[in-house]
Amino acid sequence: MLMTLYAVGDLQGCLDPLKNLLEQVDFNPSRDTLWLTGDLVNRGSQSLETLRFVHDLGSSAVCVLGNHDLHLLAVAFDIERMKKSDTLESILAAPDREDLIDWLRQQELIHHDSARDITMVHAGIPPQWSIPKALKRAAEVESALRDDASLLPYLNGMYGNQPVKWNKALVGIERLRIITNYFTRMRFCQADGTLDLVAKEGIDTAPEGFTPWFSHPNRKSRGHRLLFGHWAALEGHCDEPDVYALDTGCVWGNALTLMNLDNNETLRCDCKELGK
Ligand SMILES: [Mn+2]
Repeated sequence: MLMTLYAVGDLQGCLDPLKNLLEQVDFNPSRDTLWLTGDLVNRGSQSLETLRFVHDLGSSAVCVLGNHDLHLLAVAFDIERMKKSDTLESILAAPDREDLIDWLRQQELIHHDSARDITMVHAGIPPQWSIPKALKRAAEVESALRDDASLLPYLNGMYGNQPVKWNKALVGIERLRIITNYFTRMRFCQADGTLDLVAKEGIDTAPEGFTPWFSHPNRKSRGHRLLFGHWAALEGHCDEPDVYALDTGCVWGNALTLMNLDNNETLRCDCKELGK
């Protein structure tokens, strides 16, 4: 039995399209592995079912955290109030809520497979960080999430658009906030990693002096395969060699994309057809 490695874009509480794609490829959790680009929950109607499904895949699933997953943690720990557009109530009221939330706290901000040389993040890796540097920085936030003493101060301070740029002299929550914003919210930045967190549409909407994080010629992660989600307006288009945009806007009625990482083939499930 040969194991196949797949990756899927942002689910945002859309479980039916995922099940549809996994059936099409005959996904077998005791043989195959599924990577997920994060934002498992929110906006869609099946947030609880989606979170449970991925949790129950156990070691067959590898997930990185997205901004919506972090938002769920902040709401679950009473740091942030739910917004009108949030669809997280079912999770908060679930009998297995504690298990699911604990599991979410253990997930990574970046996942790197050194044997295959593939790295996955939710939003991106800033141009000035190599992959080893990115892994080190992500680990700072990952340990803040896992440690009971640092969790609440972290969730309380993670929101905000400042500082706009990494500086190794940053300490405390400002340091964790810029790391979080790079991995979970970034779209456009400058060559030195200065962020713009306002523009959210396609590449043609770049503010002056900014380009998509992946297109900077000096990007230190260049030459390595990267997977990311988060940026639905790209509609899966990324011209950068070895960089794959997997969020194709499932929750917005577009499509969910599943990629076979052994042969780079992609499969799309039209979410309109499923009534999503
Ligand atoms: Mn996102």
